[in-house]
Amino acid sequence: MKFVAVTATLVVFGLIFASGLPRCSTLVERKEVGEMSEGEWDVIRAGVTKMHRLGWFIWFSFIHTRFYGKLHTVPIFLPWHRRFIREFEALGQFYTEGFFIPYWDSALDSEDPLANKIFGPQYLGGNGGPDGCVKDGLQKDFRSYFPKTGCLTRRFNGGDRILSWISVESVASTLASAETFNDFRLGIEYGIHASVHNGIGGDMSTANSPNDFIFFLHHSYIDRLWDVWQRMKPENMFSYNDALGKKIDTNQTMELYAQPIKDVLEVGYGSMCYTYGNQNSKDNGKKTLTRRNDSSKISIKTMRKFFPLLANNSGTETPEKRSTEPTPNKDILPMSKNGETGSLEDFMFSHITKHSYADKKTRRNRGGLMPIPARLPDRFLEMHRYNKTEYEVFYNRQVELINTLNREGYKTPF
Ligand SMILES: [Cu+2]
Repeated sequence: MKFVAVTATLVVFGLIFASGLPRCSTLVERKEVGEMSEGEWDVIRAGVTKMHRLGWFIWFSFIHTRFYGKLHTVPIFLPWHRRFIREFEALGQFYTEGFFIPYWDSALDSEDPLANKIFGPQYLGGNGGPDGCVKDGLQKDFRSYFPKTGCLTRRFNGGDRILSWISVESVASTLASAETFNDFRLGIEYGIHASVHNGIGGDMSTANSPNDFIFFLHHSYIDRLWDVWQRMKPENMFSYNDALGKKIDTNQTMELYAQPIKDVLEVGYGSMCYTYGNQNSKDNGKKTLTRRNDSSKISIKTMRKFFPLLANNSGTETPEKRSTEPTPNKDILPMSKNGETGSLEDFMFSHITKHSYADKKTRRNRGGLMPIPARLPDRFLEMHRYNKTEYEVFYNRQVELINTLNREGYKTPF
């Protein structure tokens, strides 16, 4: 009797949530770099060092370069990189027990990216020297063998610093305005994704970027943002379309991998056996959230323009009818009643970042205006075959967002 009930439950869940793939029996949790213990860092260091010694970085750099042109500025960008970094992680787990790919929430330090501890000598190290070679951190003695033998390089875009890049607000705007999968993909790929590749420079700004382990931390964050978007509405999970809004058949296999796209769409199923803890977003950050005293407002016009999914319900429903409690597997967005900054903050703290305002205030100057993110140089756009007109439209919108927030007196909690 019990067996029948359990089987029936599994079948129902299978149909609803997994499109036929088995749910993973064990999940490895990918943690944010700021939340990891030193013990966990030791495991990551051991795994990465071993994989480097065995030559795996050559393989990952080669594959990424070999298929580069087919994997970027197109929808497959997200599923392919999900599959790619999962392979790296599975290898790491094979060699080192407890290994996982941390994610690096780079938007948190958008004003001064170098303020993040991962650039310290204890972690991933900083800029390359005059010869471009990285001289400290986990990878200081790493040799690269693809595309040529040499050292691992970084060349920060601001000389000895990294210029301001895409902010949490900008990421929030993409999440809270992307109606389709491809809108989301474009905003993330041209935004925080490209910002970080370009800002770090050296290997990271080329097709052989997987030579730098920071590539995997960065793509883990990009992947987490996709997972967040996928869980925002039930229809997002398996949504996959092109630039014209046309549905793409997810039975197609991905470059290199004899695996259909649909097999990697839902984290936690099939071979995507990891989690970002997004499933219980109720707990994410909220418990440590410290509210500002000066709860500044954003105009309804700005909410509707840049965060439409947070604003589009205002005035149409009674507040009692609206549930703001996230439920398992079906997160409902916190809706704004009157365009208050509070709802945007709730959204950012419950969906995008797990860090609280209180953690950051000691090292942030919150009095100033938000900086405009650095524009990608033409050189970068050309090398990566980005559509210049498309990028221009995207970038101008980010500039307009920041200018509007500054003009309305908005103060970032990050
Ligand atoms: Cu890539």
